[in-house]
Amino acid sequence: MSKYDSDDRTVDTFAAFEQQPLKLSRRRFLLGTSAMAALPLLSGLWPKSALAEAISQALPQFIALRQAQKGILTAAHWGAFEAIVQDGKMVSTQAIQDDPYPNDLIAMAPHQVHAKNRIKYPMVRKSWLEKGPGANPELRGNDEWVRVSWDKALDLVAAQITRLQTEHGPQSIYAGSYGWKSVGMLHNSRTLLQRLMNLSGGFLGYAGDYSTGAAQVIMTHVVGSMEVYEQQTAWPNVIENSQLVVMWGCNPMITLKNSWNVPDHYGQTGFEALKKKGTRVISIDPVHSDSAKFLNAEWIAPHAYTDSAMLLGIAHTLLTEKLHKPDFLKTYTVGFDKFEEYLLGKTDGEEKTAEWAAAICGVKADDLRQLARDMANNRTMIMGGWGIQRQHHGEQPHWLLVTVASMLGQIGLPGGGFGFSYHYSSGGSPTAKGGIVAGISAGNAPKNSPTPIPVARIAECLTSPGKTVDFNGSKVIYPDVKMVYVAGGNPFHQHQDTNNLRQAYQHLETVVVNEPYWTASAKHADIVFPITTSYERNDLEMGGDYSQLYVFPMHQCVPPQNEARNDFDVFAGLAERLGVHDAFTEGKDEIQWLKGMYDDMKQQARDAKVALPPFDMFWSSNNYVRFPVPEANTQWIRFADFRDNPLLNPLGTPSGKIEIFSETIAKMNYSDCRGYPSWMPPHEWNQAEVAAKYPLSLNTAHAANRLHSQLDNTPLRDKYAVADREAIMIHPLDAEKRGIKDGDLVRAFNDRGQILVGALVSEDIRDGVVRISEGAWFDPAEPSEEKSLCKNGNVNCLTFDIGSSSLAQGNCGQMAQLEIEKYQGPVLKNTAHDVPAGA
Ligand SMILES: Nc1nc2c(c(=O)[nH]1)N[C@H]1C(S)=C(S)[C@@H](COP(=O)(O)OP(=O)(O)OC[C@H]3O[C@@H](n4cnc5c(=O)[nH]c(N)nc54)[C@H](O)[C@@H]3O)O[C@H]1N2
Ligand SMILES: Nc1nc2c(c(=O)[nH]1)N[C@H]1C(S)=C(S)[C@@H](COP(=O)(O)OP(=O)(O)OC[C@H]3O[C@@H](n4cnc5c(=O)[nH]c(N)nc54)[C@H](O)[C@@H]3O)O[C@H]1N2
Ligand SMILES: [Mo]
Repeated sequence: MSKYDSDDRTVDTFAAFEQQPLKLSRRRFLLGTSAMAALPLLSGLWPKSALAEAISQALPQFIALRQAQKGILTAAHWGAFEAIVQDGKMVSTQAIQDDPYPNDLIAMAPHQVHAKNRIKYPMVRKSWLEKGPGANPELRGNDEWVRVSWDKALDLVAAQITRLQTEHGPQSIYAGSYGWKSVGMLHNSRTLLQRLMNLSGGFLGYAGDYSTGAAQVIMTHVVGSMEVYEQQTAWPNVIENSQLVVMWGCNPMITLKNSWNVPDHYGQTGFEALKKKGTRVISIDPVHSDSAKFLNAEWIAPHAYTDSAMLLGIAHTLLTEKLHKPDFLKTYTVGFDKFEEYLLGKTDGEEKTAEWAAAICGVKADDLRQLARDMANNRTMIMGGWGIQRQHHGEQPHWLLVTVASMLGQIGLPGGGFGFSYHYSSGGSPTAKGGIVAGISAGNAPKNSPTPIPVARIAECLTSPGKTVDFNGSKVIYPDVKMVYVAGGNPFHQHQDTNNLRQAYQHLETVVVNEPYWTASAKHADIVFPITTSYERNDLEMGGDYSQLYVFPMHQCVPPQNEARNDFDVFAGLAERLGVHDAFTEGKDEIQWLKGMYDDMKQQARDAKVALPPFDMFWSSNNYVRFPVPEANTQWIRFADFRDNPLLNPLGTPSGKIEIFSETIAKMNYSDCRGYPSWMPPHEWNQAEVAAKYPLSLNTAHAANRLHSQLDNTPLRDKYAVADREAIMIHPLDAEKRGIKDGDLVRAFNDRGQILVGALVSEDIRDGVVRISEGAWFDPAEPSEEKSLCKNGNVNCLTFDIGSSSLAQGNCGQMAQLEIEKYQGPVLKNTAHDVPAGA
């Protein structure tokens, strides 16, 4: 773990150079919305002056990071890398030397830039262009496309924004635009969209996210913070102290590949160290995950969606075998007594014994009891993933994980307790000391801006204007939305029940999409703007979400392709037409924005006594910054301060303690989320009525070789596609019953939709459960028909679109009942990655 150890940088190392910054040609900084020749970055990447020599001696870590430079340094959700460019084309990539777990997704960057299905020009749907807003909405996804000039396209969109703001107000424009876009603190498409909309009258936005919709709301009530996005007990501390690691619905070796910022990939080194040490790991997952295999973990496979019952069986065992810690519960929690009554059946007449739990989750009662004993008798770290909360009543599993951890009494101790972000963006990677790059801001929302809707309720909002719904103790009234603007997200991938969303879109007059590619969301728009990839512009991004370890320059590698423009320039163009251009750009060009962000970050670093090179030198060096990690941070323990002194360091809950019973929630009086954590059968599962017709339970995990829908249009697909479709993992028993063989083309279906998938028959999944990863692009065989067969295997054609509960209104993307059969129909060509007619 010495790799990121602290060093002795002094704040004045660079003082001498501040006075004489390198003079760089401004040309190098020019961003091109106009076609630009390939930048002369390859030659003379590093200024070989005496000054640079001096710097290399003064701050070895800055330059030593990068000795062998081959290409142009840039970065993505999959890591920082050098892009090799020849004759204006990106041809290959190389991960930075510093990356402890380089990600094979990086190799896809050239394919992203030069993809066949890039949107080349601004395009407008024919009916909309000819007849105006709202024309033939049923033709979306099936109309012709007409190429228009940039000026024309910008005029059309600006006119709609103006008209709607005047006639219907800001609530008529949904510009929340949820999505994973690309990294980069300046070219942040979603923030830029919101910046424009805030300047021009406001917009309807959203609350929450698709990742942790249920957990982030319940955790705020239970431990006083969202918890899912908090720094975790540092890895060196876990490796040293944890005797048992329980991965609960957690597949870190896959989900750590990509991060919200540029990943530091430190988490994988943590898991690797656990493996080397031989720490006992148990994986609780209907699927024998890659992580479980990598770690030689014991695999316990509950039936899908039954984790709450399983956890109650464990809690009951802890209580009745007196393995729980009453002192901890008394000092650090409130409401255990009420939970105890429920556990013992005093509330509802049903004792939540291990046998009771076993009948629901399908894990033997003896195994549940043994698990409870093992957790109590060892220093145990429970690592909870998020798939278990992307479900109906998804608030309960995380609440119960915290409850069980409280009963074990190890929260705040070295290597003990729970952590809900070890699988995400390298939670537990020790926090460095330096500065943070703050991105461009969305600005202030004007007064009277509409109340945001829960993000995953968008389709219902479109179809039910005026409807009132519960949301975390308040009421939200859906406004009448006329226009949706998407920049950096893919609703036709992210949202549940795609066919329903497609119907809901028919209520819209206008759909605008900024996209590099012809995704299903772009195909279902009225106006599309072709957008650059992040490799076609200059930017800055932090590396390591929790560690804040790096600052990466993202140098432009190639000129904008075809007529693509940066989101920034598209919104600046709209801002001009809406009379807010100067406020939008603040009179700064790309490089001036980046310099400003860098300088602010540098000042913070200086305050923390960490010296950094001046911007010009940083930028021209083709190098990145790696901040020192203070030794103390490598042993940081989550909740240690609370444990040390709960009065001085209370949690942000009403009681200041962990709330096993929440008075606040109880008072909301929701039938689908009580004041204490409990088992409530989900809307659909293997014991619900629907299972008679649709016996299989769906698992829709995040794909190893994709980021959601991103990179589905690259050759990586050859690694995972079966019969040229998204794969479906089926247990041999389930396959045999239906005469399905490995490699067969399969139709998966329920009342909401049907998709074509390729069979992967494997004992790595519990029988009764099938896995289809999220992210395959939607490709209806007959776009004019409702619920047409998706030829590529978009799993959200099968999921249902209801809120997790009245409390959080999170999405339920990780569940659905379905049936499968060997596909016998006509041969259907997969056209998910084709460009539409006329484009
Ligand atoms: N059934 C089911 N559904 C799920 C999930 C699940 O587990 N199961 N997971 C959910 C989760 S956790 C999430 S976070 C969501 C993810 O949903 P999204 O964030 O919508 O998924 P992405 O595929 O990352 O979509 C990002 C889009 O932005 C585009 N893009 C990239 N860079 C830029 C740029 O610079 N500018 C512009 N304008 N566009 C750009 C990409 O091409 C892509 O189309 O999906 C959710 N949906
Ligand atoms: N490679 C890659 N990495 C990613 C992403 C990506 O798309 N690709 N997306 C990123 C994003 S936005 C997010 S939000 C995170 C997602 O992080 P998570 O939500 O944790 O990831 P998932 O793959 O949805 O689910 C994790 C595990 O939960 C299991 N699981 C599902 N249902 C159940 C259940 O009912 N019970 C139990 N016990 N286990 C269950 C799945 O089988 C899977 O192994 O990953 C991030 N990292
Ligand atoms: Mo997510």
